[in-house]
Parts: sequence; structure tokens; C-alpha cells
Amino acid sequence: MSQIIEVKVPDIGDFESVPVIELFVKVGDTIKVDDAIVTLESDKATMDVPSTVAGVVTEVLVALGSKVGEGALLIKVDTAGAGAVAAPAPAAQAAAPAATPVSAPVAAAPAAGGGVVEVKVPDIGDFAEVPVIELYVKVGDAIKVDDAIATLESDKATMDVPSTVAGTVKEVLVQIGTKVGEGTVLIKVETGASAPAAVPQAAAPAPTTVAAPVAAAPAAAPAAAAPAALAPALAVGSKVHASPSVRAYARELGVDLNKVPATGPKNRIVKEDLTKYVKGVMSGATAAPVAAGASLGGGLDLLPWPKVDFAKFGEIEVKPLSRIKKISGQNLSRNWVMIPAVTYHEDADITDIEAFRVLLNKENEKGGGAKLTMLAFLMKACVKGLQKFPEFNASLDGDNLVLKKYFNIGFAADTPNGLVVPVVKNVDKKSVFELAQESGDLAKQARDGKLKPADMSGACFTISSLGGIGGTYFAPIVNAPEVAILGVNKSAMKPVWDGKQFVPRLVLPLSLTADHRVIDGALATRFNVYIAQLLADFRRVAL
Ligand code: CAO
Repeated sequence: MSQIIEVKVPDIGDFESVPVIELFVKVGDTIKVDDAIVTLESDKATMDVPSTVAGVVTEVLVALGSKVGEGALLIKVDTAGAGAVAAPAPAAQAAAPAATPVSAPVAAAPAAGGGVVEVKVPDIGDFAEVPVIELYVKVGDAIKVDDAIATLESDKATMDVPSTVAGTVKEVLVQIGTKVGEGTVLIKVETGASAPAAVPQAAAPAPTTVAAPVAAAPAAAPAAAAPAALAPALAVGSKVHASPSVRAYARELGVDLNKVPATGPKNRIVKEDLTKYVKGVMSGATAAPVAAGASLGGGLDLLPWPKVDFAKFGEIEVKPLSRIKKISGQNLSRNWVMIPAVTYHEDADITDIEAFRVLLNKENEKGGGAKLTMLAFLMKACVKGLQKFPEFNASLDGDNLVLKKYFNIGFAADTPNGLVVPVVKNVDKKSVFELAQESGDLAKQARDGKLKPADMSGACFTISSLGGIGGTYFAPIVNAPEVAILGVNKSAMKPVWDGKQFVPRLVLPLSLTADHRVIDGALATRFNVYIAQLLADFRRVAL
């Protein structure tokens, strides 16, 4: 027979109007007795509220951010067929032994001016012989008031025991597995002259209940943050096992505990699991595998972007990003994250070609022809490079390499609204003069915001020239689905050893970034060397 039972917030001690910071169930979920329903977090404690009934959730009456107190209705559960209604049932919490407000661990008052203080297990209600399942401190650790010392877990409740003193841990008297009860000394802390010691019995009235495992925790969580704004560490419906302090730590880091492999007892996620997971993500070891040539997001599980209230530190002005910056930013981020790119540097001796360019421009001035640019020479040299090394004129498509028989070159153009990449088509079929004219026209259109999508598509390879600005070397980002990009900085006269003496030569710094999935270091360096040879003696382009 169908029986709807309400699950309410039990006696949680002195707390009223405590926000729900995690919600573990949704309508339709099948839950068991003791499954966590919500986590509540006051400025002093974090508490998991478990279910006292088994069945199917028919209604959820709170949401993240809802403020609740003793007796607040959390969910309604249809117990039909579930069989297991925990005694005491319905108004279960009322029938449950009254919550025992647990005072914070009793700390002996330190001697004035500092001393060694024992931190003991507080009154944890009817529990005795409760095993320590997590231990957060070791000798030498500096701890603050409310830092978690240990997590205790009985068959009914999980409780974090916080410190009531600040100082340096001198002695740890328990280890994982040690069974403790009220009054057991956990650690000894050297409080030092300046270390603030909490008034014994004070601060965190870490409440716990006996029948309903409400875990009390120290405010290891960022209590100052508005709980509603916190990213939930667990998705609704999650059945992950973790102590309140580990959940709080996960929220602080923005980690979804569902993704963290557990190594603790009863498949519980312990703090080390979380630390290991975050380290793995940061080092890239835990990142979701990215298929070669995959063009979609890749499923990286990165930490959320840090939120800083900059206005706290000084005057600020908020300016929206331009449309171009938003689009190019997304592309650049994807390319930077997904392409295993390596940048290779080379110096090209452009003394002769620059002299030739200046000479031709002088001649042209009289005839009124287009101005020859270094960019146009570079385009021509790069096409020769693409023809000699076809892997550079390619794109990854899954496990295939698409080799292109046409030669379109993109070039990065700096505009007031951001970076765009116009494309000169069929560079192999055009003269250096035509390339100079066309790239100049495209750069102007780019600056005027008049480029059409067709003007920016179809590139095989990109050149990013900062030569008009300066710099020595840089590491450009590959413009996917291309596999390489050539960066160029400002040429400079340098003393170059010719085998007998140093001679002044005009040296152009080249920075080639290549996708290592397609182009290995030897090939990239051969390409660079070849481009440098072409630029050193442009007659080679005609060969
Ligand atoms: N070394 C020395 N001088 C150079 C040079 C080089 N490598 N390249 C250009 N110059 C000189 C030019 O000869 C020109 O001098 P003159 O006016 O005396 O002839 C001057 O620098 C200005 O050149 P320019 O940069 O305006 O023209 P360009 O044809 O060389 O480049 C373009 C055109 C569109 C590439 C350029 O205007 C531009 O936007 N560059 C920025 C690209 C960029 O932002 N890349 C970074 C992308 S990643 O963030």
C-alpha cells in the first residue's frame, strides 16, 4: 500500500534558517534509509541530513539556497514496496532521540601566553568506540580554529571534529581506525603566544543526531561565501560518500565529487582522493582523452574560472569583449588546449632579400606600383615549404590526414576590434607583387571591419607577423584545423660568423608552431631550415 512519508529537518541544535548547499535527491529517485538528502551549512557547521525512510521520492520541497530549520519539510517519499521504513518513521525526526547538541571539542584552556593544549573528542551523543576514518593533521601542521582534525564514523553518523585552538600540532594521539569516544585526546597543540585559542566549549556547536546521521562539521568550508552561490560539489541525486569537510573542500575547489575515485573505507572519498584528483587535472593526467583530430570540446574537467571582486582592491572599469575577441578567444582556447603543439625557432638571413625589396620598392615608387612587403615574400617561401613538406599542407580528420593540393595562406591581422585571419587564395599561382597587393587590400578590409566570411576561410597554413611591431621570438597558436603556423618578429642587424669573421647580417627571427600529432620535431626543423634557406637566397624559390 502506498504510504507518503515526509522527511523533515531534525533537531539541528541552535541553528535556524540554515541554507541548503547541496541537494542529493530528485523526484523519482529511489532512496534508502540513511541516504543523504541535503547538506546544510551554517557559518559554524556543515551537516548532512539523511533519510529515515526508504522509498521513491515523490516531492522535493527545497532547492539549493532554501533556508531551513528544525522541522522544515525536505522531501516526501512513497514507501510503497520499499519495505524499509526506518523506525522511528514519519515524524521520524521527532521520534528520533533528540539531537545532542555537540559542543566543539573540549580544549583545555591554554596557559596565558601560550602552551600545549589537548584537543579532545567532544560530546558526540550516544556514541562510544567510534572509529576515526579520516585524519587531517600531522605533527608540525599549523592549524586554525575550526580546521577539521578527524572524521569519526559510526554506523549512524559521520562527524568531523574541528579544532578549537590555533597553533602547531605537537602530537597526534590517534590514527585511522582508532576507536574514540567523548573525551579521547586527539591531538596536542602548541598554541604559542600569539595563537588565538577558542574559549573551550564555544564556537562550533557541531550538532549531531543519533537516529538520523546528521554529520557535524567544522566550518572548513568558505563560510563567508553565500552558500547559494557555491557550485554544488555533487549533482542532484548523487550517492557519493564523503565527509562534510571533504564535500566543503570539493565545493571550494569546484570539484564534482562524482568524478573523484574513492579509496576510503566503504568507498568513501577521502581528502587525499580529492587532492590526487585535482593534481591529476592540473597536470593533465586526469583530463578526458582527446581523440586525434576531434573537433569538438574534448570534455576537459577544469576548475572554474577564479571569481575575484577586483573593486575591493581599487578602481575598475568593466568593458565587454568585442564580438571578434569572443569568437577568436573560444577558438584560441580550444586550439591551445587540444593541440599538442611545439614551437621551433630559426633565424633567417634576409640581408639580400630586404635589399632587393627596398630596391624594387624604390623602382616601383616611380612607376606607382604596389609596395612589396616582407609578408608577401614570406607567403611565397611558405608555399614552397608546403610543397616540399606536404604534411604541413594538411589537416587531421579523425584518424585520417587530409592532404591539400591547393595553397591558401592566412595571415593574422591586428584590427581595432581584435585579431582576424584573412586568407590569400592560390598563393602558388600569384606573383610576390600580387601577393603584396592582395594582402594589403585584405588587411585594410580587416581593419575597416569589411571582411566577408569567404575572405577568412580555406587557409592551409597561417603566418603571424609581428615584424612591424618588434619582438624577438614568440609561440603562436596553431589555427585549427591547420597543423602549423609561422610566427615572425622584427628583423635586426646582428654579427654573424661567416667562417672567418663576424659580418653584419639582417636576421629575421622565425617561430614555427606545429601540431606534434602530425609533425615531429625533425620535420618541423627541416621546414624551418628550408624557409630560412629560401629567404637567404630567394632565387631558390624559382627552382
Ligand atoms: N622586420 C622588420 N621590419 C618589418 C618586418 C620585419 N619582420 N615586417 C614588417 N616590417 C616593417 C615594414 O617594412 C614596415 O616598414 P615601412 O613602413 O618602413 O615599410 C613596417 O614594419 C610596418 O609593417 P606592417 O606590419 O604594417 O605591414 P606588414 O605588411 O609587414 O604586415 C599585417 C601586415 C597585416 C601582418 C600587420 O599589419 C599586422 O596586423 N600585424 C600584426 C599581426 C598580429 O597581431 N599577429 C599576432 C597574432 S597572435 O596574437
